[in-house]
Amino acid sequence: MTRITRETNETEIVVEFPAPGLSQIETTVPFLDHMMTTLARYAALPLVARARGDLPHHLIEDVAIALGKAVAGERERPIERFGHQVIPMDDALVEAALDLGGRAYYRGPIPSKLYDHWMRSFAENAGATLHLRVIRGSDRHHIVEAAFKALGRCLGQALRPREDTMSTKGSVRLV
Ligand SMILES: [Mn+2]
Repeated sequence: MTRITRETNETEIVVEFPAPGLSQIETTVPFLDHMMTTLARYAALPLVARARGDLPHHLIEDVAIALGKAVAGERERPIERFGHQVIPMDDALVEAALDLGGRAYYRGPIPSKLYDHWMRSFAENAGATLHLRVIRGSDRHHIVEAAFKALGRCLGQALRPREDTMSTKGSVRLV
């Protein structure tokens, strides 16, 4: 499984899907830990995400970049490629549609500048098309958390191995 390490003047990040293995999420940003734990649990994938750095907004973006690259690395074998999920969380209702076919595109937004940017950075680095649609909701925490749950479920579906390649071209474009 792909292991991504990323070191800059601002942050040091390690992300991998250890299969089999245990999740280990320690990013020093409590809400980011909460969202990464949510994503891994709803994807049913063990996830390691360790990060240290200077500012929360650098850590949030750089974890998204590293996770995106780790997901891109998982596309080297045939996978189901697509995921779709609608998740309710109290007042919030969020729909996610994901394609890991190599076309980087993000359409949101979700009502948090930082975590909307997380979604864009993830999609760009994963070579993923990701549409998030907030159908309704008033609590921003619930909307953002429902979006991570929905993305997690989509990732679990899209990364499932299959025998043949899900493309009429016979291959998916790598980023
Ligand atoms: Mn929560």
